[in-house]
Order: sequence, then C-alpha cells, then structure tokens
Amino acid sequence: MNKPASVPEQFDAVVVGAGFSGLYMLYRLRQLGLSVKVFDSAGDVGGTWYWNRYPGARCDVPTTDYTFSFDPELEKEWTWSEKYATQPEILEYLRFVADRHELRSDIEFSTAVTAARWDEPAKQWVITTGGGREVRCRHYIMATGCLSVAKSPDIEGAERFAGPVYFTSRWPHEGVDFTGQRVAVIGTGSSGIQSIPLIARQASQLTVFQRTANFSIPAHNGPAPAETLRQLDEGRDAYRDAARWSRGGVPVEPTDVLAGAASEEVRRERFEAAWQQGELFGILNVFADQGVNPAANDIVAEMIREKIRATVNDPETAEALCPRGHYFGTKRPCLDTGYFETFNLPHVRLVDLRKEPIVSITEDGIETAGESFGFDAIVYATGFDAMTGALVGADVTGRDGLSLKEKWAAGPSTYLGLMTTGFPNFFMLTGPGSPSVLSNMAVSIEQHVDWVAGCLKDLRDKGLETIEPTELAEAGWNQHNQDCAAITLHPTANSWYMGANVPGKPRVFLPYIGGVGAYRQACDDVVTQDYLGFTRTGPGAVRCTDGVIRSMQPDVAMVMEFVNALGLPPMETLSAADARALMAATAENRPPGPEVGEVTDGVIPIPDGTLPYRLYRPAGPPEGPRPLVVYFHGGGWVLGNLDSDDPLCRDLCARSGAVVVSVNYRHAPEVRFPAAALDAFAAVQWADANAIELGGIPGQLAVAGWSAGANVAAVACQLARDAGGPRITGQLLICPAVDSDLTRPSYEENGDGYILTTALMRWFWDHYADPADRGDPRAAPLRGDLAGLPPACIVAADFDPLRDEGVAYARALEAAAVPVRLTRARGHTHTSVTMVDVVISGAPVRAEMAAALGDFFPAAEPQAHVS
Ligand code: N01
Repeated sequence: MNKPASVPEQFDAVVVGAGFSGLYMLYRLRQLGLSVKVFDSAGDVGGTWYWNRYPGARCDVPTTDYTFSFDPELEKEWTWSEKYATQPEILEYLRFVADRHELRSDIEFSTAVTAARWDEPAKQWVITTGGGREVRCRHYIMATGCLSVAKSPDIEGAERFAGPVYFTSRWPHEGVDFTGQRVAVIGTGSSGIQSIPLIARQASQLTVFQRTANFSIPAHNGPAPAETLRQLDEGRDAYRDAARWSRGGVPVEPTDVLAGAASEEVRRERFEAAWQQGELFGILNVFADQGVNPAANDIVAEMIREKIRATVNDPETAEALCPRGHYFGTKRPCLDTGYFETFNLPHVRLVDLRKEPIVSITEDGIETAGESFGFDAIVYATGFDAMTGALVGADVTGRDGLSLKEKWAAGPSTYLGLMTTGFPNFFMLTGPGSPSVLSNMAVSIEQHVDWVAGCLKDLRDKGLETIEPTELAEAGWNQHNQDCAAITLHPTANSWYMGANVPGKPRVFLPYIGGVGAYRQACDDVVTQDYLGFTRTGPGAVRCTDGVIRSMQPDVAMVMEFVNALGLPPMETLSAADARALMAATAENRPPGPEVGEVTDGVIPIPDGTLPYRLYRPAGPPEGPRPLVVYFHGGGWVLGNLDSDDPLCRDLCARSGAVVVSVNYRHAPEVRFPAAALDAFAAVQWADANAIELGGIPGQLAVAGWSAGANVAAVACQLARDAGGPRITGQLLICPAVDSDLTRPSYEENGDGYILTTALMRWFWDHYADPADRGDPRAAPLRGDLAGLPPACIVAADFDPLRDEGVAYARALEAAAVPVRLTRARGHTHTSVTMVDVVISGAPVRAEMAAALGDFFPAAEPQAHVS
C-alpha cells in the first residue's frame, strides 16, 4: 500500500534486485537487524534466471559450484540434478532459498526503481519507484546484475518486421512454439549458442546470422561431476573456502605449463583433457600463458578450430564457424550442447555477416548485401549493455547533483567495484572493477555481500553514518584494474568486457581480472587497514586513512611472490663467489629476449689487460652504420657479466635500432674503486675510436647502464666531459646508483622485500669502495659537477630503494641545464623493468628507454622490432 508522499517510508537499506545477490544481501542485512526493502521489476525472485527463459538456457559453471554456500543446511537440502542445471531448475532453487528464509516479505515485485538522489543534509538516499512513490534510506545497494539490460537491436529497420520478435533476455513465460516456422536468430554469443540447437528442433527453417564466430566447447552435460561431489563430501567447508581463494571462484589449480615449453604430445593431451571435461575454467587453463602470450593462445585456438572443422560437414560453413580475429578467451567463450552439429541439419543455414552484412530488416524478413530472406519470427540473441547498463540507466544522482551517468561518461570509475566517489553509502554488488563476470558469480556475489554487510556493521558499531571512497583510492584502483588487464590479451578484443558491443560506449576493460582470491585479499586488506581509501563520517566525526591498496604492477607482484617463495638466502650473507653463482642459477631458465641480427663477442684492450664485450647488431634494414650505445650491466660492482644483462641488451638493440656494445668491467672485491668507473671510461674511449669497425656512426655514441652499470655510465660521462672527449650524445641511466647515501625515503620505503635491499646495497658498497672514497664523484656522481653533461634519460622505479637518488640526479642535472627525461617505472621494482618477456608490464618502460635513445640520435632512424 502506498503511503502519502509527506510521510516517506524509511529504511536502513534499499536493495534493487532480487536475484542471487539481492536475496543474499537481504538475508545478511536482516541478520544485522537492519530494516530493508528490496525492489524488483520482475514478478518474482530470480534476477537473470527470471528473465532469461530462452530454450536451452543453463548455467555454464557447474551448478555444484554455482550455488550459495552461506547456509550449510540449505546445501544439504538441495541437490542439483545435473552438472549444468537448466534455467527452470536454477529459478526453482532461488525460489526455494527465498521461501526457506522467508525473504519475500521484504521484497516488492513488479516495482521498478526509477530514480535515486542523495540528500546530503539528511544523509539519506531518496528512492523513487515507478508510481512516483518515494522512500528514504541510509544505504542504497544495487544488486542489479552485470547482464540485465538488453542491448537495443542496433540494426537498420528493426522496428519494421511485422512478425513476432523475441529477445533471449526477455523470453515469454509461456514459451514459444516455432514448429513449422521459418526462424532467424541474430547473434552467436552464449545465448545464441545455447538456444540455436533447440530452436532448430522445432523450426522448419532456421537461419543463423553470425557477425563474429565464437569459441565454444561441448558441455558434456550429465550428472554432477563425481570428483566435485567427492570433494564436497570429504569437506564441504574446505572446498568452498578453496573456491573463495581461487582465481575464478572454482577450485581449479592454475597450471604452470607454458605452451612453448610443452611438447606437441603434452599440448594435445592437456587440450584433449580439457575438451573432454567440458568446463570453461579447464579450457582456459590448458597453458599458463594462453591469456597473455599470442603464440600460446594461437595453439589452443587452432585446436578448437580443428574440432569445429571435424564436426561440421560442409567445409565452407565450418570455416565460417571458425573464430578468427580475436584471441581465445578474450570474448566470453561458450559451452554448448550440439551447437556445431546443428549446422549439419538440412534446414539450418549460417549467414556470415562479415561477408554479407545485414542491409535492413524488412516487414517480412531480413535483407543482406547478397540476399533477401523471408521469416515468420526473429530471435535477437544480441547481448547486453554489460556491467554498467543497469547502473547508469537507473538515474542515480550523488552529491552536488552529479549523476552516475555523467560521472562515468568516459567509463566506470570505482573503488573495488563496490563504491564510487561522490555517491556516499551507494554500493554496487559485483560492479565494474570487481571479478564478477570473469568468475563464478555465486562466489563473487557472496564475497561482495559479506563485505558490504561487514562494512555497514562496522559503521553502526562505530556510530558512523556515511562511507565513500577517496579520489586517490579510486584512481589507484582504476589504475590497478587497467594494469591487470593490460598484461593480458583482453584489451585487444571487441568484447562486451571492453564495452565494445554497444555503439558509443567507452572502451574500458570492465571487470577485474586479477583473480577472485587476489581481489578478496585486497578487499580484506582495505578493512584491516581501517578502511583504507574510504572517508567515513558520523556526528562530529570524520575518519579517513587515505591510500592506494594495490600499486605494484600485477606481474611484478607475481614475480615477487614467486621469488619470496623460493626462500633464497639473502645475497649479503654470501661470499661474492657464491652470490655470483646464485645469480647465474636464478637466470638459467629465463626467456632469452628478442632475436637480433648479430651477436659477437670480443675484447677491449685496456692498460691492465682486456675487458670482454658483446656486440648486438639489429636485424633488418637499413644496412650500414648505426648509432652506438655502450652498455654497462648491473650487479652492484660485484655481480653480473655479459650474460646477466643479455636479454635486456637484445631488447634495447631491437627496440632502438642501435648497435649495443655491452662491456664487462672489472668487479669488486677483487678490484675495487675506482677500477669499474675507469674501465667504463676506457671502454667508451675505445668504442668512440673504433666506431666504424663496430658498425657505428662516428659521433653518434651514447652510454647506458642499469643500477651499478648506470653508476659507471654516469661517471664515464663526467670523465669524458673533463677530458674533453669523447663526445657522448646521451646517457640512459636505468635505476641508477648515483649516491652513497642510504638514508633517502625510498630506502625507508623499499629497503626490504624487493630483491635489492638496503642490506644488499650496503654489502655492495662495502665490497666496492672504502667509506672515505664514497663521496668521490667517481663513486657518487650525484656529488660531482653536472654542468655540460650529455642529455639524460633516467628511469626511476616506484619500489626501488634507489628511486630517490635517481630522481635527485634528474633534478640536479636539470638544475645544471642538462636536458633530462625522467621515466617513472610505475609499480616496478629495481629489477623488474629489466625482466624481458617475464614482466610484461615492463615493456612500455623499455619502449620509452628506446625512444629516449632515439632522441639522443636525431639523425638516426630508430627501428622497432619489438612490440
Ligand atoms: O550476448 P553476447 P549473450 N548485428 O554479447 C551479436 C552470459 N550468458 O546474450 O560478437 C549482428 O555474448 C554479437 O556479435 P559480435 C555470458 O557471460 C551466460 O549471448 O558483437 N549481430 C554476438 O554474437 C555471456 O557472454 C549464459 O560481433 C549482433 C551476439 O550478438 C553474456 O551473458 C548464457 C549485433 C551477442 O552475444 C552475454 O551473452 C547466456 C548486430 N547488430 C548468457 N549485435 C550461461 O550459460 C550483437 N550481435 C550462464
């Protein structure tokens, strides 16, 4: 019964949506003793399973996993009849849950929420429902689902068709009988692929209009998997907990098999096993690198295409059904039952819209560029305005009159996919920036609901009223989200994950791809750190611990985790010989770096003997001389050699198009300061004198180095200036050691736990130079005269103890009127930018280094052979 507008109903929380997430949210809020109202425009509970009633609709995560875990009794009472349950069975389950917990009494069905506005003075949300009724609440929670707003059929003439039109996402409750009809299905995503075989059973003619062929594997549906049932039997809690901390929300052990390293036999075996298993998380886990490495991905993709060709009789149709143009997994793969086989039926035909696009829908059919088709019915399986559609479409207005639609005009911006700045007490369940659609939704929903419930309880316990993310925290999370996606192949695809299926929608990777367990940890860490990145207010109180929850590049974090798990002895506890042996051993299995045209070893004569060098000449044209870069390896003047920095030298050579001469200077403690610096200068003099023989262009000589190598490169520049030559055109200093002061803030922040530690740096200095020498500019070039030095590019990594001295050197050079380019290696450690083909996020930093080298040689033609 509607109440008069003057006495608005008040609730602690209003929830929109009565699907999986809304139902559980209601349950949890009630447990807290909060007053809650749930609205849903549907006639009953179910959410996505209420609306998507098309023939063949099923879940495609095994239902034993796609299920609530919060209620052990419920788990005992409900048994799924199949591995992949049908839509009616899942809907029945959600009804059962609603009944069991008597949830319906707080749900108003057939009631759409049309607007919501934050009332700042009252610290309340004002919610307007369909009939103009207003209710007020402290917390507004959108449980509206990620795939709930159908994409409008952006096809010319769609409104003209006179016959019945069906959307898979809004299927008539009474079902549709296509018997004897000529039916068109447009769209071959999960909905199309599930429904086409069943529509084909009834229709007299079925024509499938395919714009993008999709990867699909057979579901092999049947009884619930015996192995899962066994594990659940043995320890339900342990199984559910493993799911919560897994990558996708189903306990699947991530493989460490790399496609390139596996034999053909192992590849086939792994692929066949996944194919036979018929589970998405299996086929996405054939190789550890299939999601990031194009070559690995191609291997899986081609094996799937082989299966399609082996299934579909007509070679032309088979070829058209073979997905091309996107990497496997970058668009949502599908599970099917007899999809490809359907195209062997005589009354089923595929129209490849890439060859023959739709010109228009007409009164009685569809006209393509090549043909006119007559139909009795058209089925649109054309997808959704995913992840943001329901949120921005709901007319949500936050503080200062800003609408969510306006705020997200360039793409969604969230903290943890849960909240967004400017919209206090507004929560999104499985919102953009959370694992959501990349995971088992049941697990992700429970995690979000539990987090929100915990948050509201904490507010209440502390007497606080509002919570909202800070701008810093939100920007940091958005960055982390995009960083996670950037190291995968995902951003290359025109997928709905990227918003690419809806014309005009900003192209942003929407879900969080860092994994369910990693995400849960981030959410937990936020709470442990007193709700890091949130501002919470109450009467007379403001609480805020501002900060960014994850700022390390995700692949760097993975490497750190791996290295820490090895439990290697700290280098500074070893002898120099043992430390060198350990460094060589850890480098043994790393990728070799890119191919270059030519690699030759030689020696440089110096007064005390010779220095070994290795020359890298780029592949391909132009023939003839190239600019020359003399490179010095890292290793604290103690470790390292021509092999240690070989992949990085190849990378620099391939990217910059310069000839790189890597020089092995003499090491401490055998030969101490200033030998390494003097060797570096001698090598530069030699390279300048022999530029032509080395394939270089006389006068185009730069130096480069990493860490201690950057130290001697910087010193060589100062010595060359003092000696009146040779002329050095630029210096590339990667994470340079340029001072002997170990007290800068970056030592405080990063001095422990990121491979190069303060203790190790002290060990290096002790081996290299007497304390009395450490202020000498040939040891600490930051303390020297910097006027008249060559232009510099300095790379400073966030998680490097040496970060601040690198930045200080850049500032000091600038002050001395030396042109400087300071490249911040965001989210990187001292070592990670050099990890070629291991740390993918380092590639853009190395591209910048190569660009800087190009700038040192204005007349040269830099070549980019590495992407
Ligand atoms: O939608 P989709 P869906 N002209 O966007 C095509 C989940 N789900 O409803 O790829 C011609 O995947 C479009 O072509 P293209 C699951 O997460 C789960 O099938 O854009 N064609 C594509 O082929 C899934 O990913 C289950 O070139 C047009 C298709 O329509 C998500 O929901 C079941 C077109 C749309 O595919 C969405 O699936 C069903 C046009 N103008 C869904 N516009 C389970 O099994 C679009 N298309 C649990």
